[in-house]
Amino acid sequence: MKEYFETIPQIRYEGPETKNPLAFRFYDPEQEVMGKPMREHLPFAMAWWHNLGAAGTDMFGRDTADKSFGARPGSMEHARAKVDAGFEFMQKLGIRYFCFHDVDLVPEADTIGEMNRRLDEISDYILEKMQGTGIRCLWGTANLFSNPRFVNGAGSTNSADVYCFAAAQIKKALDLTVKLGGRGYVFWGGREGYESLLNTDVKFEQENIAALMRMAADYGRSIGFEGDFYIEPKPKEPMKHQYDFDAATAIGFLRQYRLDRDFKLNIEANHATLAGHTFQHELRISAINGMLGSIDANQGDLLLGWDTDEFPFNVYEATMCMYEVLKAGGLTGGFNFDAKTRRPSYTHEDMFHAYILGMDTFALGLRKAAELIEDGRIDAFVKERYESFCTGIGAKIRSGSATLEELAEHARKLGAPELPGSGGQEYLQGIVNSILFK
Ligand code: XLS
Ligand code: NI
Ligand code: NI
Repeated sequence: MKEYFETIPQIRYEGPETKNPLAFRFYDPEQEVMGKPMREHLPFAMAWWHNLGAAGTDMFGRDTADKSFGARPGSMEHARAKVDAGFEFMQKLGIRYFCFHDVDLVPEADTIGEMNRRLDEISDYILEKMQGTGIRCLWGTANLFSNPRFVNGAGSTNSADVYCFAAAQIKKALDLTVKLGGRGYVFWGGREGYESLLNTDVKFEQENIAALMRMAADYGRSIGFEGDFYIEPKPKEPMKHQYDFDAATAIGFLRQYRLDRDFKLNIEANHATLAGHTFQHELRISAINGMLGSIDANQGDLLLGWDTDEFPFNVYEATMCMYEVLKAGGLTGGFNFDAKTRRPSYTHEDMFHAYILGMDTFALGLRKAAELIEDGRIDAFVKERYESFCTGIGAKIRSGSATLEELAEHARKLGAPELPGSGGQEYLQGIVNSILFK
């Protein structure tokens, strides 16, 4: 069997002191954190599109990286070479999951029939490669945004024929996801939005999107898919305004159209910041609504206004992410590195450095989040902060048995209430720093 990354050894944990660039400093798969090995806390996934596909093309320049893997791009031979390279890559890093769009797997064909034939061929091959490796699909999805036919969206398109094309792709992508043992299925509404309200019937479009999701869920269940469907919120890019703006908006949509039993959210760090939120905010809003399903682990650049999809290196952010994940009791999905190396980092070795960085960042975040929780001071502070709701009139409010008149009477007797206790933000931030940097 041909080796694609000949200079790269099996990547192992060597600890924080190591100077070996091809080793983990913090990700020690078997080490237990809060009673569970790290590998179980952190089901990492490789994103087929960025890792095996994206070669550095941007608005101003061509590819810088060589992702041909010895085959002619656009051929089925290349599709197979990507599978081989991808499995070697995942095995060398100890990654157990991958995520894909239909068009990441094979060159796009002109007809649905030919496209599906290619997808059958490649998925048979992937299935073969999976045997004995423990590697499987985290989630699949259909690319309903690149082809020009999706210029006005897929579920939100004004063309019933294009809508059917989208349905055909979703149906096939669901078949593949089930075939490859996927834990989830994603809807990222790349072009499900609008450029101008002058030509857009928002309610009509949202009803159509919901109907497509409903049909997808029904079909998925009919073929034995037991995992979660996910919406991946993003406020903009490529469209000026996307309907799945953020977690709260997507949750409202799912409830409005009664999709919340089948769907959860896939939260991407970079999308959170594009929506003017923190990553932690989006995770918290999802978690408290029982909707935290999976994570696209990447990082944006606050100085740039688009989805830069960088590999996560910000340990503070990763810690707060893992804090939310631990508090929520873990994910049913996993951590997909929806991230690409920077254009000047174009070597094959850079691909490994990037994944090592991302995996180590989340491993360190996990360790630090566990320490924060075990330390207990933050929890104790929050508990005390709401203490006035534990007894007396506060407890009555919480139990739902108070009336507005009763509260008004309570207030009248008080005269003026004391200031609520201090928010203590700086004290708490100091605790976080002392645990992060000890
Ligand atoms: C783009 C999205 C996309 C989804 C899958 O911004 O993050 O990559 O994760 O379609
Ligand atoms: Ni994204
Ligand atoms: Ni994503």
